[in-house]
Amino acid sequence: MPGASTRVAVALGSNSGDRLANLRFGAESLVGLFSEFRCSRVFETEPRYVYNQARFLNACCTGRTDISAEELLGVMQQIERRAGRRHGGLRYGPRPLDLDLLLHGDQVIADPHLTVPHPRMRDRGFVLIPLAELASDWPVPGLPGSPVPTIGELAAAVSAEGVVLTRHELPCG
Ligand code: PH2
Ligand code: MG
Ligand code: MG
Repeated sequence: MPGASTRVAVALGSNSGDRLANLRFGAESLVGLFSEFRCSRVFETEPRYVYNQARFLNACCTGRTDISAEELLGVMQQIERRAGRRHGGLRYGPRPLDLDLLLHGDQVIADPHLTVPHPRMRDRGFVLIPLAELASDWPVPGLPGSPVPTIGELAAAVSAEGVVLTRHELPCG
């Protein structure tokens, strides 16, 4: 999508099946939707929220697009299903591929099915640490207080415990 205007960030996660193949499938499926598409390095991370499950591989991608947040959410859910994801499982439980829309320009969206910026990203080392490789100066709108924090500032404040760099690479890394 050359000349596209809106900066978008997506988080990728997998902790079942061939985790790296699942992340690569996710990144390869997203690449055609964006210009200036970039991928972070891949991290292996301790599971959060539900602890008795396999470790995740996590990464982030950024790019520019003219696709709306709602439409992008629909496309991302289709990609998750094509990777074998069945929705309606345990909340925070095992999944072959999770694609979360983190940021869509400076939009703040609070719909029942779509919250942007992603409501839990500020607490997640497994999101902020990879994302800071690509977008450390991007502002994160919609948080209480001022000035508006950047990804880099949020990443510096979050715990890096259980977030370990791997040698794996994504196609766009
Ligand atoms: N995703 C979850 C729940 N817990 N933990 C890690 N480390 N990485 C994830 O991507 C993750 C999680 C639900 O989406
Ligand atoms: Mg998620
Ligand atoms: Mg999700």
